[in-house]
Amino acid sequence: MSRLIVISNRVSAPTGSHSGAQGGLAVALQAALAEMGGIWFGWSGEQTDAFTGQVNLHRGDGYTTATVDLEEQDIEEYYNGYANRTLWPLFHYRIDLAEYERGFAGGYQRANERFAETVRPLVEEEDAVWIQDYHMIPLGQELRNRGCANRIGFFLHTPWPPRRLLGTLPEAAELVETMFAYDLIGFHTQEWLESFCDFAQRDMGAEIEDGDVIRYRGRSVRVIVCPIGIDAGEFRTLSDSETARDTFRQMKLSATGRSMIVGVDRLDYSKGLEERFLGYERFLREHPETRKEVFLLQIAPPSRAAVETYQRIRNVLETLSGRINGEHADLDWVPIRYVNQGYSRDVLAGVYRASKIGLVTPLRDGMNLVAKEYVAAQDPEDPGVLILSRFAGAAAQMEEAVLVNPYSAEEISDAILQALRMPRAERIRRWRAMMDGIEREDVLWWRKRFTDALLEVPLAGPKAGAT
Ligand code: ADQ
Repeated sequence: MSRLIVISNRVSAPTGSHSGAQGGLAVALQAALAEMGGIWFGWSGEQTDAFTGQVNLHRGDGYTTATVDLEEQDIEEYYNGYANRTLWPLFHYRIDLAEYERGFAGGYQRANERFAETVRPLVEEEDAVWIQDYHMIPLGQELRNRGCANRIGFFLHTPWPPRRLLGTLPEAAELVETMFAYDLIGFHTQEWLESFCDFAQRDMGAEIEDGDVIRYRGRSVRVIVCPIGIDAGEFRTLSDSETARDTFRQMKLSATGRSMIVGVDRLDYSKGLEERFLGYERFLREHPETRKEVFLLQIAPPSRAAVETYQRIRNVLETLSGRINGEHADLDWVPIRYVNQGYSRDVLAGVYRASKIGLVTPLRDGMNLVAKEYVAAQDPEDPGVLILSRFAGAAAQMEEAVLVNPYSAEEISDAILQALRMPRAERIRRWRAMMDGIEREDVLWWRKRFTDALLEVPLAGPKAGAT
């Protein structure tokens, strides 16, 4: 049986416990590794003076983690540079924020060569390799260049941008060409998959074969839609935990009879936080008679603080929440509670359950797991309402949410009123339909769908020996 080699920018150590602060993705990949055995490889998060390629190996229960330190220039050009200042904004349709610099592109390529060089000796003949996300797009090609004839799959956790936007990236065609080194590429939605095929076909002259196989210069790759889910069972257990119950009670007490609206996001411009605050402000202005019935709790821990656009969004939100509270607050009521820190998953489960409305309004999101977690944490007898951006990948699976255009303050305002007034029977009907989907297509379903498809690729296939 094949072992699994998971490769991602950062690595989670085996914990044997599901209650920690780790995300659903880590849990899913750990489960896959525990079942198939293997290695999880990536950057250690540490900086070294000069790159040595020395691997830090930790053998845990079921699988081994292998990490490597990067030097300062790699971290600047590869991680803070190309990954977070070039590809992240571009893939989230923000070409106004994308920085195109040859130094970043060169550093990205170099770091991926270094990853390939380091992990290659760890890969055995029968292993299946699964590379995660936009940090490592050319890694499959680099492994092929080093004689790796294994099955190699790639999963993209972000959106894939429309071809006209991707075309602004100077090395777009070269980058996409490297993706033909993979046997399988997975996307969260049909829309991202079609955008990928559209660029490959119309801008590069690739051809579609058999519906889901795309061919370019003698190499072909299978593309599939494989939406990630959450561990629904784990989330239900978390919601029943003592911490979640305590949090629920505390939140209800501090809400003093008001309905809580909750937003939980990394502090990132793609999450539409500024637009969300403006939509909420519009609601406060348009519905003075109802406004004191609610308050918004926005939890947003800072991320990627080394990148300037992230510092800017933080300032914008501080100003905006200050202005809204300044204009609307009263002796006994503050409209926005804005909290800049992360919480453990059991605390979050309690917060979600205590909230009448989950407000998830990214401008673009590959999937968005918070939307699914919010639904999974609800009381089946009296569930809250999910307001969801139609531009999140999750919207393709969660049509029973109240779907909004996150750029429209009016739609956000209307949706808040609709959610507040929604009869219990309708809330239960919508919740049940979403919950069925969350339970059916959970995170184990996701990783099995991907690894099964990868293992279907014949070992001595056309990629073997390709360079
Ligand atoms: P992210 O952009 O990080 O992930 P998301 O899918 O919402 O976004 O996942 C965030 C995870 O972090 C969730 O499990 C959530 O509970 C947790 N989290 C968020 N804010 C938190 C806070 N304040 N405290 C504690 N935990 C918090 C990327 C893509 C997404 C895609 C995922 C998985 O951008 O589109 O859904 O990968 O593929």
